[in-house]
Amino acid sequence: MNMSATAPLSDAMRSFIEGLPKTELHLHIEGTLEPELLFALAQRNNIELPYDTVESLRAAYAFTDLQSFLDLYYAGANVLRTEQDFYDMTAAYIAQARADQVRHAEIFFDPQTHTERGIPMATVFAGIARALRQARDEHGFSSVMIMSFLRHMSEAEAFITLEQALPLREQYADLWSAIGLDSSERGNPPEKFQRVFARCRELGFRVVAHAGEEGPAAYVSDALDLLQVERIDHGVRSEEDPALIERLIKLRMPLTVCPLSNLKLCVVDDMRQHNLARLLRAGVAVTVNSDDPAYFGGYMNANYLAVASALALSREELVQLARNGIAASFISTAEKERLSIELEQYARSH
Ligand code: ES4
Ligand code: ZN
Repeated sequence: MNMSATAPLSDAMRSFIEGLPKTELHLHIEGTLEPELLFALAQRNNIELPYDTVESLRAAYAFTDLQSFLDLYYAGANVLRTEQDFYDMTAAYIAQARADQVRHAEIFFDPQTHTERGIPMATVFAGIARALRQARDEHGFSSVMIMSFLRHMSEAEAFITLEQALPLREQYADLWSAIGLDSSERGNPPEKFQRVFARCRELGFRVVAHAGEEGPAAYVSDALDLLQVERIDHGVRSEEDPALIERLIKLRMPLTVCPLSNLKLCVVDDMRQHNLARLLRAGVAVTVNSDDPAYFGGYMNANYLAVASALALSREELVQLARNGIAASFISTAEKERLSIELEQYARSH
């Protein structure tokens, strides 16, 4: 019996989605490490893996919750040792993003995952930035680097990380303009990072935080009130507090929603139950993003296709999702205007 209530996408709708110009605002660069590259880097760096084959590693990507994913994600990151490793990973992501018509990406990276293992902060920045600058110069692909603190670590450790990165600020001023907060959400509320986020804002960084993925709606309110973030990463559990939803609508506060991530981490049981369409139709500034595409089964187009099919989104709704992404991005007004013109032109002519 066919358990799917939704019709498959028409060829026309599929090609409309595939060609739609996009922005990606929620992407962990360590989450783009595909098993094939992970094995290649392990070999290059003489690292033994607890898996014999690419297939057996991929088969282990059966997650029950956020933590079960994070355990493998941090283990996978252990193969990243040299500047070239960070470059290769980032270049591979950019190739995927460009194939999905992503024009601009805002990329999380977790320096603590690497500095804890003795990899210098400068190595992490240099490898990621070299690939991003090359993509900008060769293809006009624009990007922002979002340095993220791991919330399972202490605020004192976040302060140390900030201190280690600040000497690099000038050298990477063209890319690094924002700070984020990620990793295990439950039990690590926004208030734990109130002081370090205040410092980051004082220094002139834009700030965002993961909230309301596995954690309660109160973490979303607290990220707004205590961390004064400009975007909420995920935020899908905001719906549990109707007053918060009203607030998000009034503020035009962007939520960077990651549909395939939510499915893989069992935040939703079935894509047809995802609240993205409901939030969009209520006027919340939701966007579509891929989070950790190597682990969750797809890049940007796969995420757009999955929600378009499961939630029966219209063309106009898909264009609105793309518009929301441009509006929520950390680019200049002039760059937003240029991307908007391209998007509206595409929407009119397809
Ligand atoms: C993450 Cl899906 C997700 N949630 C929280 N932290 C993360 N780090 C990488 N992916
Ligand atoms: Zn994330």
